[in-house]
Amino acid sequence: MSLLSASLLGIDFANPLLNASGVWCRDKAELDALNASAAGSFITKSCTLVPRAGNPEPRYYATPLGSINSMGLPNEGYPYYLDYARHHDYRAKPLFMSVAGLSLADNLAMLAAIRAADLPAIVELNLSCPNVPGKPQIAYDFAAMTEMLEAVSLEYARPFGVKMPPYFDIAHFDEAAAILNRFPHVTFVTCINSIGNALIIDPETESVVIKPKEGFGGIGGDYVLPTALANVNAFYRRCPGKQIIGCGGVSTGEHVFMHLLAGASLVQVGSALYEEGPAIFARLNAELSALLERKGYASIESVRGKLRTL
Ligand code: RRO
Repeated sequence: MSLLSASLLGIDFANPLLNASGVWCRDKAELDALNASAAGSFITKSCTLVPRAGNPEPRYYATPLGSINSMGLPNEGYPYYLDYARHHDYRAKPLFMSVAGLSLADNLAMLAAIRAADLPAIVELNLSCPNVPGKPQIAYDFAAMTEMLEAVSLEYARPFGVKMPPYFDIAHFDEAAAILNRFPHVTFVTCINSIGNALIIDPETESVVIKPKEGFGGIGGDYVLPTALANVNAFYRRCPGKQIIGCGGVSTGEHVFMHLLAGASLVQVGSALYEEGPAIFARLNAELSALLERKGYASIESVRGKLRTL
């Protein structure tokens, strides 16, 4: 047990940090760099049944306040990531696999194969990809989300997590959480994916900054931290039987600390990892350690969910 030790689904992690799926995790070279980094664990790019090139470039753009992307689910196809997971040394660090089928049938096919491989890899089912033209986000359609979780719970029948989009209304927090609570195999909830379908405009060129979808894309970074914290805390309060992974707006140890206070057990890093590279994990761990020591906390467990209200 060290100061930064973390735990999810009864698995021990050296620290709470990992990448947000989609960032630095598309191929073996990137995944190996995460494995070699100071991250406590890491996750593969959301995968589909067959490889995808994704949307036309430019499809990612950073500003001083964060990023916008419309990658369009570029990935090597699920067998590539399953092969990576087969060869991973789980004693070194835990590995998550993100799954984002384009249909319920695709998700069931991929999850059947992952289950058959019987690996320690932890599945995060992405219900919130905002960037595939013509495909609405599952988690914004509660009937579709329920149908997906019913079928996946039957087919996979092992503990898994869900990657959720941000919600912006208390009624939606209530309804989404009530649905998740009906599914005991859903053992963790990752909040949040990027805030979908935002628009960044360059006033100099009078233009959008990414090519797909007339410039519309998901935003991350500083733009989204308060929305991410609200979603982490909303699901932490409503899903007492599940663990929460925080994601959104993390570029300092203090941001990690805020996610822990809101209720996160682990914390993912997206835009800031894209900009700074895997060395960011050593910096964030050092900043978080210094903050915990300054405040007299002996573990991250003693911080989790300790957010005070007025
Ligand atoms: O690949 C993407 O465009 C993408 C995905 Br699947 C996602 O879940 N979230 C995001 O911001 N981009």
